[in-house]
Amino acid sequence: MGQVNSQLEDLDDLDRQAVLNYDLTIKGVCNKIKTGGVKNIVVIVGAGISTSAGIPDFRSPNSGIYNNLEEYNLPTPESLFDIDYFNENPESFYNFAKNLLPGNYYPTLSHYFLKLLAEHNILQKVYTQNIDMLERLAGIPSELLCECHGNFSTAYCSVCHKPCDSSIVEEGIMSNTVLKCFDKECNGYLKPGIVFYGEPLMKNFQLISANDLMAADLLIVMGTSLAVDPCANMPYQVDVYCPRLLLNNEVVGPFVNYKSSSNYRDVVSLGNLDDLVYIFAKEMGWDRELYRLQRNSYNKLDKLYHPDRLFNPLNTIISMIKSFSPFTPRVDDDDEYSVNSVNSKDTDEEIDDYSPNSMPYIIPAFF
Ligand code: CNA
Repeated sequence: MGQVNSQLEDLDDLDRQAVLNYDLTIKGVCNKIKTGGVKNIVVIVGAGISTSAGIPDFRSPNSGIYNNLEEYNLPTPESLFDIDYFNENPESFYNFAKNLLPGNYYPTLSHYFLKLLAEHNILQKVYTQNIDMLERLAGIPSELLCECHGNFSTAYCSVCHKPCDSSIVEEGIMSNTVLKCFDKECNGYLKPGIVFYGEPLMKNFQLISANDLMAADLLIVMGTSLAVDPCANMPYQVDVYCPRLLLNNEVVGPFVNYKSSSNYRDVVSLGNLDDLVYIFAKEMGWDRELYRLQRNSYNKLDKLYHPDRLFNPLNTIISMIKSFSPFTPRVDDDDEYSVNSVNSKDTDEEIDDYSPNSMPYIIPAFF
């Protein structure tokens, strides 16, 4: 970081202007992409990109796990992912993790935005702190994804670390049965390959992330409070010429100084993430493509996890009644950028007809 600071001091006004031409808006960032100035975007994401799917984050007021500790029976929110706490009280994690198993939640528009960056060959890597695996479900290629805190695809004992079949742990989580280590001599419990506080990160994390951050010509931070290392530290490691864009409900990390007169590269856009990625996609001319990505993926996920939804006549009737009902909630006409979720059954024409002022009301695909 010291090196970055000294580089910063060496920058003259022309250097600073070259970064975003002092247009510190999403439009300014998009102009840089459109003119070919961005080819390697590194994105850091956190629990905020999954809240619209229904998975609570840590710190959002009211809905965050911080405010609902009784439900999970926790002394602190971090206890949920604390290895010492898990070894004493594995039930809380098993209870929470049940919701995160594949099929319970679908990726959000924000996840498909990441996939869109990959499709346009400008994604260097997504660093996710999430363990819900929705990035995978959205189709982000594994070589462009770093699940910093692990995932459910592996499993091991929390004490002796002997690996075990992840499907056994999944079944245990699903049936609310806390599983003990198969070794009778060991006092550990079986857990998925999620990195808990107190456990080491994946091998080579520092090396891999340092390389990506050095190559980054745009850093996007989405849906994280940047309170947890190693991601909290990553925005400080990009080059001084690298613009940094925050899409979030609140200002976090190094972005706190974005109003300073010396700021030349930090862009802060506050609001609901799915709205913000829509604004970004629209600015790039990719908004229909983004919706189609989501619709096509929801179609596949429905077939995989909820085939019953595909041919549910009741849902179709309810959907028709809702679309003609004068009591159906509509997106506020004044809110130019409000977006609704795409339905897996939307046709290309329906998606083409979407416009900021004529968003259809859609029954969420999950229910
Ligand atoms: P956090 O500390 O709860 O921060 C979330 C951030 O996202 C906050 O700044 C919120 O204001 C913001 N936010 C939430 N919803 C939205 C929204 N719809 N639009 C815009 N902004 C929004 O969570 P972090 O990810 O920063 O913390 C890292 C922890 C949380 C990691 O260890 C995760 O494993 C852990 N976690 C993960 C999940 C998951 O996998 N989905 C859920 C809960 C916690």
